[in-house]
Order: sequence, then C-alpha cells, then structure tokens
Amino acid sequence: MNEIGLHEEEILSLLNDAKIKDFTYDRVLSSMCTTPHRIAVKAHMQFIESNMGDFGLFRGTHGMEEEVIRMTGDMLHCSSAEGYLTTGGTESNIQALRSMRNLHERKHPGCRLNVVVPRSAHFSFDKVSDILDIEVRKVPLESDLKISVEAMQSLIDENTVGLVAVAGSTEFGQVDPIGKISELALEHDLPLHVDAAFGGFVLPFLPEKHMFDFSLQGVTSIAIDPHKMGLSTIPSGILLFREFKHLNCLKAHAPYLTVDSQYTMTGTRSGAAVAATFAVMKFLGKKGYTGIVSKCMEMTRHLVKKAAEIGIEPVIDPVMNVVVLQVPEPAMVRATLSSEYNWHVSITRDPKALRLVIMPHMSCEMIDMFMSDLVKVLDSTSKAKSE
Ligand code: 0PR
Repeated sequence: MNEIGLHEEEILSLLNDAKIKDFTYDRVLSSMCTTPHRIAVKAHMQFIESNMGDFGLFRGTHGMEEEVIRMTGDMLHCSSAEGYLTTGGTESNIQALRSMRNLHERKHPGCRLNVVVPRSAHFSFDKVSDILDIEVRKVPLESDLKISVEAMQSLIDENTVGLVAVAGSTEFGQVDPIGKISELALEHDLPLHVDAAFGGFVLPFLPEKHMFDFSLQGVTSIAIDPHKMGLSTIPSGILLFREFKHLNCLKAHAPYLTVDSQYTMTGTRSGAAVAATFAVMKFLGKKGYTGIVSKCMEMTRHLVKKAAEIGIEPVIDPVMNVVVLQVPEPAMVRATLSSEYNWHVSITRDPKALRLVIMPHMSCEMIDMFMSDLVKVLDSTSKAKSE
C-alpha cells in the first residue's frame, strides 16, 4: 500500500483506467447478468452502508427484505414462503442442500449421503458436493436436454437427502419435467429444490405456462436471482423455503448481535442489494417484467429466424431467452468472434455448440450486427478447415 494517500483526481484516473478495460454489455451475448435497472442503482447507492448481517441496526432495510421475500413467494405461489436474500444462485443452492442434509441427518445419523440432480445442473452443485461432502448423483439427459423421471428414480436410495430440478438450465435454458419430479419427491418423501436462478424471473412472465414453482406440492425450496433477469444489482439472489422447518435447520446462534440468530451462510450481507431488489420489483411490477421478458423473447425469435436464413438451427427450440446454435467448430468460432470482432459468446459442452443469452441490454440491431459478423467468421472457419 502507498505510504500517503493519493489525490482524488489520481484515484479517479486509476478507476477510469480500470473501467475502460472492462467490456461493456453492448458486445456481450454470453452473460446471464445485465445492466441493472436505474432505480435499482439509485436504491443501492442510498443503502450502500446497510448490513443485513446485523439487521437489528438496519430495521428499514430488513423490512424491505421481508417485503421482497413476500412478493417473491407470492409470485412463486406460496405467499407464506420463508427465506432471505443471498449473494446469488451458488449460495442459494448450497444452503438449500445444506438444509436437506441437516434435516436428513436428524433421521439417519452417520451414513454416506447423496443428492440426485440433473446432468444439466449448474456447477455450483459440484461445490456443494465438496463443501458438504455429499455425493452428487447426476441424472443423464434425454435428447430434449431434460431428465427423465425414471432415470432420476433409479438413482434414489435410502441415503438420498433430496432431489434437484432445473427451471432454466444455464447452458440451454431448458426446464425439467418438474410436475413429475414433484410427484416423485412426494412418493419418496424427499425435499425437492428447484434451481430457478435464471428462469425464475422469466417463466412467470411468458405467455405459455410452465409448472415449476410452489404450486407443485413436492417443491420445498427455490433459488431465484434478481441479479440475473430481475434487473437488480449484484449480489442479489433469493432462497425461498415452503416451510420454516427447512430454514430453521440452518440456524446459528449469534451471541453478541442485535439479533440472536442467523440463518444465512454469510455474516455481513449487502443491504444495498436488498434495497435495489425491493426498488426494482416495486417499480416494474408484473406488468414491467412481462414487457421485459416479451422483448427478450422477441429478440430470441429474431435471432433464431436470422440463423435459419443462413442454414443454422438451434439445438432445441428456445424455451426462454437462451439460444444455442449448431455451428461447426464452436470453440474456434467463439475465439474468432472475440479476437477479431470483439463479441463475447460462450459454448456448451454436450452437444458442443454456440451459446447466446438474449438479455435486456440487447437489441435487434445488435443481433443483426452480430449475425453479419458470425457469417464472416463461419466463412473464414470453413475456409481454414478446407485448406
Ligand atoms: N443456477 C443457475 C441455473 C445458473 O445459471 C447460475 C449462474 C447459478 C445457479 C449460479 O449463480 P451465481 O453465479 O449468481 O452464484 N449462471 C451463470 C453462469 O454460470 C452466471 C453468469 C452470469 C456467468 C454472468 C457469466 C456471466 O457473465 O453461466
């Protein structure tokens, strides 16, 4: 560290130097995050010092957190759901599985435990496996990139602590058959966690109805991220439990705080993100989110149409605003798009293809520019291959 502090102008200049090295979202088609809504940014700034780790000191912010939980529970068909604002999908998934593990251990102490998750589940479940020392059993996918319930059933045994389903998979935006998985969970008396980190702020606002939330009796917890399609600031995730007992088994005694217990994974927690999420949810309402999702779906259809015009098909018909295109040599295409055209895209693993997430920061003009560059890259890739 420097001995004496620098002048404010020097700091601002250092900040600007760093900022110009960051990519701006207008060339990014690989991200599930986006520019936060201006009202979220405003609220975030106003509550910048608020700490939800000691919420007795920040009662106003805590009231907003309770309201966010109530609004989200209501949106996901359980207005009495209990939960809290996490740092995002990873923490929500870890905590949901920790809750399953804790409840299960009370019944059968001392055995090797497992959880059954779709092969398409986010890599945060691999972290769960390491942190909680639980075996993560992965259910293979069918050709439509959903799991079959029979395949999931075959992996359940007496040491299974719970099941996971995905509502909007990270790579393909696919939704598992959660209605049937819910029945399976009820049959085996197992908790079912739904990872709707991405899809949670999309599915309720689509014209076609998908059953994925607490309206299914077997669903016991849901992860949903305001810092993705909720347009809030980072770090904003939400973890909801249908019943208090699932949250209560995460309780830690907090001996010297203004509140005597914590259910969260982190101690100090951003009250700014709580305020941001509260503000943007109140500001947009269901009508606002429906408009945003419908704009993203319109751009998704536009992209699929443009791709079809040059003979490129998606791996699955997009369920939500994720398009995965079957292009030859996707890794090479991705690298060239980045190095020569400054576009940021990602690739999927199985099948290997080009993954594009159609977020609110995009426009049809941006997609047209991207597609014309993609055509050039595909031409140069096929030439390079034939030489
Ligand atoms: N569950 C699902 C279904 C997800 O898609 C993600 C993240 C998570 C959980 C974990 O969420 P957090 O990263 O908030 O803990 N999905 C994106 C991904 O891994 C996250 C992301 C966002 C990555 C923006 C890159 C990026 O630029 O691809």
